[in-house]
Amino acid sequence: MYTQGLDAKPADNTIPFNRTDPELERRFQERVDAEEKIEPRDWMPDGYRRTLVRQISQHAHSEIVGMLPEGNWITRAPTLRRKIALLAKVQDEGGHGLYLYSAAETLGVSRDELVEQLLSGKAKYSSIFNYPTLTWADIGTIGWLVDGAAIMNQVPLCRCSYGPYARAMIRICREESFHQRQGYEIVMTLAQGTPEQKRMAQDSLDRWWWPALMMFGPSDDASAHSAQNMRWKIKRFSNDELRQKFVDATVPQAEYLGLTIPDPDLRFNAETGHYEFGTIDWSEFERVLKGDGPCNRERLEARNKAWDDGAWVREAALAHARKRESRAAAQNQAGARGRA
Ligand code: FAQ
Repeated sequence: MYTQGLDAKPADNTIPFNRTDPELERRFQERVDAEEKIEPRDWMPDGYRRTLVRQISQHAHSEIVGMLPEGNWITRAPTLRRKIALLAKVQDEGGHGLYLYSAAETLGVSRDELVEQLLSGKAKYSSIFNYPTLTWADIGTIGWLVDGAAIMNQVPLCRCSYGPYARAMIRICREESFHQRQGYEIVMTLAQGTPEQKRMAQDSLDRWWWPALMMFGPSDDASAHSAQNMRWKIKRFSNDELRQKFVDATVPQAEYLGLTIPDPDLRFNAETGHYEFGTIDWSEFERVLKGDGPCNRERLEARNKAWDDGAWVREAALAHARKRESRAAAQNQAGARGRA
């Protein structure tokens, strides 16, 4: 649907593409500052286009790879109700990936190129999905923490200056909030269950807490893209600001569950009204980004296998489309002869 906007660049070249022009850049920034949405056929600086393709495609890949850790538990969900909810959640994630690939395509990149970048290991996706789901409690924790972090990061993206991305995020965020609640409810059931179930919930929180904080990206002083992307109003808050908001929102939820955040340095600062937290192990984050996390290889193997296994479906769909096209062409010719 979004790609319709890109059907063709204007034939008369009235909209200049890929040109550096200080006057156009000034007008572009004025529009951004005035909170006007930038649309696919509008002039935009190359850097704006590039960073959007980068961020939106990484986001799309994250949704698609993010289906894998949860998919692992669909056949083992403890009840039919849990299985239905998990199936729906994982399907939503597939849908989010598709909206996001479509939004990236409006910037002039093809979906095939993006998929190729993912399958070859060239593209990044969120570090969080390189951790294993060892117990059922991890499914609850993913909803609670991972979707919770995703919402914190993505609600401001609904106001992103680029129209197609902002619009895709509105629907995605609505679905993410259902995901977060289903996760919190699983963790609550376990936390209020038998001592063994509560231990399972605590163990899961212990393993996912720090990786969830890393989802927000490097600290502001190490973030390569934040300053410019905030000027362009792609990002509305910095990585550290969002991480802090997440901690402030999540600690009381853990307290309500009777679970302990695995951070001995965590304390509430009554003066600032924020929770202070310990130091993140950025060397672990770097390792995961370099492809050396607990499940990086497994995730890429699974995506490549799915791609290869799906080849016959793509071939059949193309053959079907070709057949329909040639049938339609034959009918048109017959119609034209009849009228002659
Ligand atoms: N993992 O300069 P910055 C979800 C990279 S969706 C991997 O700060 P930026 C739903 C970054 O790309 C989760 N790489 O970058 C779900 C850059 O690398 P590059 C995904 C990371 O873009 C739930 C470099 O480090 N969400 O969870 C990470 O300004 C449950 C420097 O970083 C989005 O993608 C990381 N955590 O800020 C699905 C939201 N952090 O490209 C299934 C949209 C940073 O220079 C189950 N994205 N990097 O090679 C964003 O908001 C931003 O891109 C950030 C990073 C905040 C992720």
